[in-house]
Formats: sequence, structure tokens, C-alpha cells
Amino acid sequence: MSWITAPIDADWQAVVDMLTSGEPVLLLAHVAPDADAVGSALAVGIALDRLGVDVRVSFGDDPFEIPRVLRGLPGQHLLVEPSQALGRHVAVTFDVSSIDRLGALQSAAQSAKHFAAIDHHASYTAFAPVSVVDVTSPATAVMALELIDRLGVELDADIATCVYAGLITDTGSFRYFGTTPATHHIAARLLATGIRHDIISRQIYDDEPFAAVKLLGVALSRAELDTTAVDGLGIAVTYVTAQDRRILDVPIDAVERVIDELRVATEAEVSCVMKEEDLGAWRVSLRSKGQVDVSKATVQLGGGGHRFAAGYTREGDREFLLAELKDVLNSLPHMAE
Ligand SMILES: [Mn+2]
Repeated sequence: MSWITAPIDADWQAVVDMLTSGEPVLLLAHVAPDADAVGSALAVGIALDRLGVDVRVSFGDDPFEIPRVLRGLPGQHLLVEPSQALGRHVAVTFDVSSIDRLGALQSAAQSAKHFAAIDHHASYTAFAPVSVVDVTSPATAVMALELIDRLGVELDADIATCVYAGLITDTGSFRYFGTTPATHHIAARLLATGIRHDIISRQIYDDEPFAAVKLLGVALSRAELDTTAVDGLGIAVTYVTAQDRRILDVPIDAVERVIDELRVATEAEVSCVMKEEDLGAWRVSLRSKGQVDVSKATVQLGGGGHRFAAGYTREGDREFLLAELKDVLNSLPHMAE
């Protein structure tokens, strides 16, 4: 199924009706959540809490740990670990493109009486009975704000902080292609509530333990450039092992910024960071400058994402996985930038 049309009013209304039906609500972000997923869920959670709805927010990571950069977001009191998220009759997912991205909470969501998904991924797989999907939306957080408006809850600084965190994450602070005049209008609306946008940005982008800065050095020092890959468009690749992280005592989310440094290399259309999880699987992140749609590659490899940013997780030998990835990337069609 493709999602080329904007969501219709009837689908939005179905979501509003299930959230305000009086049943306990569970709002879900994807595994290894980012600020768009958790920010969206928390923003709607705060709004529902204000309406008196019994609401909890969770994601299916096992072990369950809130990523460090998200701990400053308001609404943390709504967060529960997966074992405490069961038995709720209404489940709504945010920024979740496929059912496996719910991890440990997949069956909890599927067994809910009412189940809806709100998302902006072109790779969304229509796993929920009610799907509100807008691939033109630069962030799921923008859709969360629309839902809050439709719920009739007034925007305040707590809600705006969560939405803004998602918005800057998915637009790269308004630098990426998906940013439109409407995006800046939304940002203006959020800032008008008095949020400390400077503190939100610092917490998300510019606040890392010193060990994470050292890890950046380790990762970049072993980066390799292959100008023949991606059918001659070039790839820059590096990796971080679980052992690297053990030595520096940093969690896997400390590796996130490596790709933001790697992807600036002029010679490479695609950049790739391979991150080894504690149990040995590889979490692979890809970025493109726009001439290839990296989500077309990651979907083939069991993942998802967007044209400019995508990822997947796979087990196996790292060299083998890289060769497999290069094969898939070589076959992607080139696009106009
Ligand atoms: Mn998103």
C-alpha cells in the first residue's frame, strides 16, 4: 500500500473517539526510540492526562531504559516499562512504521480493543486497523500536534517542548528537505508558549558525556571511504563494537552522533554506521544526500526509515553484512537531488 494522500478527517476522528472513550489508553513509541517517537507520545499523553484520561506511554525495549537525551522531556511520570503497559484497551503508536518496531509490546498493542497508528514513514506497513499516515509531514510530532488540536487541548509549554523536540530531531533543526513554510509556522507557535528551545536543542544535540566524545574519535578514526560503492556515488562507513562501548562505558545511544559527523564527507553520497548491540546484532544507520533513497535498501534488509535517513538491525559477521548492504545499495535507482 502506498500513502500518497493526506489523512482523512474520518480517520483522525476515529483516533479522537478511541482516545476519549473512557477506556485506559496506551501510547507507544518505537523501540530504540528517538525524540520524534517519544516526544509525540508524551505530548499527546500530557494532553490526555489534562482531559482526565487514564493514559500511559511506553516502548518495547528490553531492557527498558529511557534514552538519556529524552529524560529532560516533560511527562516522564506517564512512562511505564512494557510489563506495566499490558491490558489497556486503547493503543496508539507514534512514528512506528512496522509492527516489529513495537518490540516487546507488539502483542499488547495487537490485543487492544482499539488500535491506531500515527506515522509519516513512506515505508509504513498498514499494521493497525486505523492508520493516520502523512508521508509529507516532516515529523510525527507535527501530526501529534494536529491530534492535540483536534482533542481541543490548549497548547502549553510542556506539550510544546515535547513537540519541538520531535520537530528538530526529524528536520535536523530545519535543515532537511522536508522542512516547509508550514514547519516554521508550527515552530513559531511552539516558541510562542515560552519554551526554552535553546535548552531543548542542547539536551538533544550538545550534551554528551566526555566518554561519548572519545568514542566519536574512535569511530571516525576507523572510517573508510569507498568511492566505487553505491554505483559510483560513494559510501563512507564506520563501526562501533560492543567492546568499544564497554571500554569507554557508554550506552549504544551515545553512538548516535557518529553518523552526523561522518555524513559530511563530500566524496560519499551515502554514509553508514554499524553499531554492535550488547548481544551481538548490528544496528545499521544510513544517511543519503538525496540521490538515492536509502529506505529502499533498508526495507529489503528488514528495516525502515526515510529517503534521507534509514536503518535496520541484523545479525551476522560485520564484513558480510557490509558486503550485503553494498550489493543492495548498488542496485538502487539514482534520483534527482
Ligand atoms: Mn519520525
